[in-house]
Amino acid sequence: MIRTVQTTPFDDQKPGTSGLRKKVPVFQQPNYVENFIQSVFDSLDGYRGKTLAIGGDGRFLNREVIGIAIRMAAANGFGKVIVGKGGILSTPAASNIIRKYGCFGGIILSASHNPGGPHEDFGIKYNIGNGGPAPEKITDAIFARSKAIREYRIADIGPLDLDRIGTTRAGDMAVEVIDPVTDYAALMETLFDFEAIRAMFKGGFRMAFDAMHAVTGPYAKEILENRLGAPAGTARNFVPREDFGGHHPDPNLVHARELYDEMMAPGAPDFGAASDGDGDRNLIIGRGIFVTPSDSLAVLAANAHLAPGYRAELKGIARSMPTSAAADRVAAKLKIGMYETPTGWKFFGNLLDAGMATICGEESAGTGSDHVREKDGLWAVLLWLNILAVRKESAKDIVTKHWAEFGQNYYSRHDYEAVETDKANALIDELRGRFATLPGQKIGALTVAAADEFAYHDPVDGSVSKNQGTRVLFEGGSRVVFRLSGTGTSGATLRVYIEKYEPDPAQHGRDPQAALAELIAAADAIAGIRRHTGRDAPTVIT
Ligand code: VG1
Ligand code: CO
Repeated sequence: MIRTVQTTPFDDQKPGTSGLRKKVPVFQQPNYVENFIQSVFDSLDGYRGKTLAIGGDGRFLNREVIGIAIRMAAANGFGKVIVGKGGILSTPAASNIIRKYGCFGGIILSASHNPGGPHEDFGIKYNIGNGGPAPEKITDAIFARSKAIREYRIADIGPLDLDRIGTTRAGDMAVEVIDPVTDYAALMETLFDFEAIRAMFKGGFRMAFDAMHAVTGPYAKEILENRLGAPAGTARNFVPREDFGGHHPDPNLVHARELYDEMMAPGAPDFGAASDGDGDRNLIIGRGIFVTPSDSLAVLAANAHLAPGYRAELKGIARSMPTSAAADRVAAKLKIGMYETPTGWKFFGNLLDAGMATICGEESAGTGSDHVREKDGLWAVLLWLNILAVRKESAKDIVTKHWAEFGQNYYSRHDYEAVETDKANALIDELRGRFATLPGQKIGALTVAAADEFAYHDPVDGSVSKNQGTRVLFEGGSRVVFRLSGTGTSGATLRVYIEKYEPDPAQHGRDPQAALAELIAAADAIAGIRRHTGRDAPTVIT
């Protein structure tokens, strides 16, 4: 039986960088989830009888919301839903399912790297038929709808068994529960030289993969240990937990510190990696070297041809604006297109669909390719393994040689988390007010060349996205970027991105904080970070 339920709108259901993210108690308000899902459906056309993919990263509230999404999909006329067993699908696996089975779209439940649990974060994201995050046109429509919604539809159906593979019915709709790993693992086998990687493990290659108690665990276990023959124990913290074991499933130098320390210590494994809550990010640490995500993107692009799925010339490379320009140098060498987009994977979709880019990346540890329409943590790890297996050199040697050839883009991101929203806005507003007067100003030995706000003109559909980050460019090519996060759930997070290009190999491989010290001081002098936020130091440095 289908019920139409009267409701009143919420005013805070605006999707951010990657869907709607809020604290769990916000989502637990009566009708909050239902309103948002109905607003999604109301913003779409032509899904009647079609298939919807549904899955999530397994965090607290995952199962309940999946139950609601299935019942609402049935009531709204979808013909079928495909759900990962236990409600589990990593973000890239969900993207693959949407593409492989020709789904109309998908609902992905995740707050990614944000912590999980009854008092932590939850999120809902809608992906379109190409497998990628809904573009701004749709997320704007969803937000508009959420402010006007008066009713939603839900089907009263009995309990759903999400733990048994197979197809059942929910009213007129089919519910197919699938293994979350199988299709994804099969896709990876088409892209990478599994035999070469297997041989490398057989030869004694040692790896540590930290799944951070999040969704990538079952994928890593199956692919690294079962299919590639890595020794048991290679995948760690591989059982997804509702609260990620009380940790932040954020693969960075703060939250994956143990792995970092191990990789820097004597007797370290050959290669270390980690992934985030929903499996779309990657952390790469070679023995004795942390590879910045921006460098990783450049190295992967320069060496992708060593993997079977990327033998053909890359169509182009795309990176988010705050990501370092290391990949630009690779694109220039390969004589292929280079695209600079705003932060967030949704901006890569058009370039990938149009065949203008093959590999994309973000400084926040997201890398991916045209195999799906999301960033993909394990994909990046497997491409690294493929490259290591073919080149038979260490990650450190590969990166050092890359710098010697292309130069090194020193890079760091400083995050100031949970700053009062008013103070963060004041900082950005003040900066905007100074665009006209900054050029020509000297700060220490640096001279400002330009200051502006990044706007993106999508070359495929002509859409324009404004206010995508404040940039201060210095003579000589160094820069500092200031942006407010669109994924946080308490106060504002100020992100400061610092980059300096160093062509001289004698100056490579230094501590980035030392190499960037002058720029870090300039960032504070220009934006008044301490003055506005009252903070002496960033919360997280990556
Ligand atoms: C952050 C990252 C961005 C990434 C986004 C979603 O956004 O900076 O690069 O695409 O998270 O990733 P923001 O607005 O907080 O800077 V995930 O893995 O959280 O879905
Ligand atoms: Co993520």
